[in-house]
Amino acid sequence: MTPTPAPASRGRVLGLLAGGALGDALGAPFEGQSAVAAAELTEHEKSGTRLTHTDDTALALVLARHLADRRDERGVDGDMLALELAQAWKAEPWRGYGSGAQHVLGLIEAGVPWSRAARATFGGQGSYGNGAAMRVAPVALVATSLHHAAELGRRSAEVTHAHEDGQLGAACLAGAAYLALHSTPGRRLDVARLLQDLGRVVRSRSWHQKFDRIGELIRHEVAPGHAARALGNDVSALGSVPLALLAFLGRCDEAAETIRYAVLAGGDTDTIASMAGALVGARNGAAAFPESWTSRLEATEQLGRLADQISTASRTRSSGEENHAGSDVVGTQRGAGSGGG
Ligand code: F2R
Ligand code: MG
Ligand code: MG
Repeated sequence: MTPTPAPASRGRVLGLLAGGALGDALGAPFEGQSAVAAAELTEHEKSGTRLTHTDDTALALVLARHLADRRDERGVDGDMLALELAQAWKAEPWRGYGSGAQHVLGLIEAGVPWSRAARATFGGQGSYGNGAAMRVAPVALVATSLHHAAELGRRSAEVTHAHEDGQLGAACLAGAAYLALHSTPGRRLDVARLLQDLGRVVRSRSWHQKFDRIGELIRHEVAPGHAARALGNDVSALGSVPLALLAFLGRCDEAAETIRYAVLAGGDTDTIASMAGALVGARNGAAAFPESWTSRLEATEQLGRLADQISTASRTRSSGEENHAGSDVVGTQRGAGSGGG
């Protein structure tokens, strides 16, 4: 049985949360542009303006708070989460939500159960958008194994994204965030192994094809535009999560460069850079990002409070588990995957 991993440091918890917010805010002005010139991005970086986030971070904050408040259960309550997401949309509908997301969240806010609301879009098949993947990284902070992260990711997704690909995108990014958080910074990341591990929790031929392509593209060190053409850079989960993975895996120890690569690939820039930013932040910690970025983040205080809450709870839980393990009697199931949902 794989042991439960040691809790991540506060710096890495904050890195995951702040990396997502930075990617979102740095990519937001270019969302929908087919290509982004390096000079445009440099200008935005140097502008000195506040780094304002969009729906990506607004909803990731909701999920992070949901998990932090339910730390004893270590999981997702679908009914509560659906309502909390809908309330966040209702409070700030101007954050740049997708049309399907607005419809689903509006129905939930009006009292329709999420299981019906999530199927009320796109002819009943539900959304395959990347909206569940863009908010999912915080589940890695409470997950006890890769499988647990992917399952929490899927469960957090189904309340708004009924389509299989919308849910697989969230499972994939959640699994990648878990692996990034528990990787050793500075030590070479085994890309082929990580993609294989993801393939075990994302069981779909079309996703496996993308994982194979990511491996090849990294070997050839392709430019952002080339990667976007090969993997997609649109608002669908299957057309964006793989590019975020590539941006991270190709330069996993360079926090700023990961986000820049994702933005320069164009398309759904806020979301792809947000997903890549969460991964690289989880591996390297918040201090790896330029201070000139983090000091301008709109959500700095909220992110800091959440990082405190989550990392304190993880350390307390972990020391409680150690004490409990010392006095454990035969027959108790412990370890990976025992955290439930
Ligand atoms: N939507 C945007 N940005 C464009 C609008 C910005 C806004 N008007 C403004 O200027 O302020 N960004 C955000 O949406 C993406 C996440 O999307 P989510 O939450 O999954 O929403 P939705 O609407 O469900 O899906 C997005 C689009 O994907 C297409 N789509 C999804 N499922 C489909 C299906 N089954 N069949 C056909 N098309 C489907 C639709 O075009 C949806 O509108 C992120 O980029 C976030 O930043
Ligand atoms: Mg957005
Ligand atoms: Mg977007």
